Amino acid sequence: MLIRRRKSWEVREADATPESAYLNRRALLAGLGLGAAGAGLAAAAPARANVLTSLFGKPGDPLMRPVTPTDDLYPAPRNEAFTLDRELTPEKINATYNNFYEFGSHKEIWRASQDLPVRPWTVTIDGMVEQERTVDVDALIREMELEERLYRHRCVEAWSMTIPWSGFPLARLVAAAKPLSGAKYVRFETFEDASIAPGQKQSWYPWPYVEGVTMAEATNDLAFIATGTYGHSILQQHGAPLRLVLPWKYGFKSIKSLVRISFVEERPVSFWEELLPQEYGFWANVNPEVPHPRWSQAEERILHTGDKVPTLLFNGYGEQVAGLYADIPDTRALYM
Ligand SMILES: Nc1nc2c(c(=O)[nH]1)N[C@H]1C(S)=C(S)[C@@H](COP(=O)(O)O)O[C@H]1N2
Ligand SMILES: [Mo]
Repeated sequence: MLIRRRKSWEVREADATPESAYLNRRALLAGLGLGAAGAGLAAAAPARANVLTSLFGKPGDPLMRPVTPTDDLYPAPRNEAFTLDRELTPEKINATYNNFYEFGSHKEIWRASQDLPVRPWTVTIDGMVEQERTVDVDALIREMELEERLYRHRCVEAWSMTIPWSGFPLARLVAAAKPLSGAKYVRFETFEDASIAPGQKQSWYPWPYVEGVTMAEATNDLAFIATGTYGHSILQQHGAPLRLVLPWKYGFKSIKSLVRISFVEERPVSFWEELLPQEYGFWANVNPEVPHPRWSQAEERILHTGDKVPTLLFNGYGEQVAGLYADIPDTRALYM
């Protein structure tokens, strides 16, 4: 089961964002739906110093995370439709073995990622929508009702984890964005700031990290925006404060630390597709029958046990997503 109780050393109540700052922001945003551009930004500013200097845990602790104005929403109630037959990956293992190339091209990026200032944070929703806007992340999180889901995660590198995410269905954000009928794809973009993320100084990578899905994929019930992990707000190494989770696709599609969500007509070219198109396709659906050009995808290594188990088509989520691809009956075509 999840460990949900705060330890006494984690934070003093007085260190949290003052309630008054928070309530002011709510008052400003009330009635504005997702919040109008500018209002969220301006109202969030006073909380900055407070949020950034208040931490759960201490430097050197991989589970350290900033106090945020929406910490009261965790743990979110679990949605029992998304539970699993596999044991959860222990949090410390998940939190110390990550892919986040912005902070380095190795797995030990957790310490470097803790430099990412995750508040204040805004997300721009633009492109083919009724009205483009930039929203304060906590206003958005509070607007969307949070729930917890247990999902499998299968990296294209043939290891897997099992993670309790908190967040909300991407479909809910899509509905709130009011896309126009011409929108065919959703494009996602990660922050770009080489002064914070040393990996972004490596100019051979096509920064910023970009991902994309079709509108049908974006509105499938499995597509999820994570704001939390293990019953609390999401850690920086997992892509705080907002991160996409697409459990039927290889992990690289689950883009971290989103700053922009765009509704577009043209199929977006993702970060990995741009870099190595012969290895990382747009669809990237998990499929044990389609080997990566340099290794087999038939099996996966469960990260915390080391056990090798067979990989399942659509990572075991065929019942929920196979219908999305009914017009492409050869599932092998759904990798590229
Ligand atoms: N912005 C960004 N998002 C990213 C990545 C990245 O390097 N940058 N790596 C991807 C890959 S390859 C995987 S497997 C998962 C890893 O997520 P985790 O570290 O939270 O387990 O994040 C994905 N999202
Ligand atoms: Mo990955």
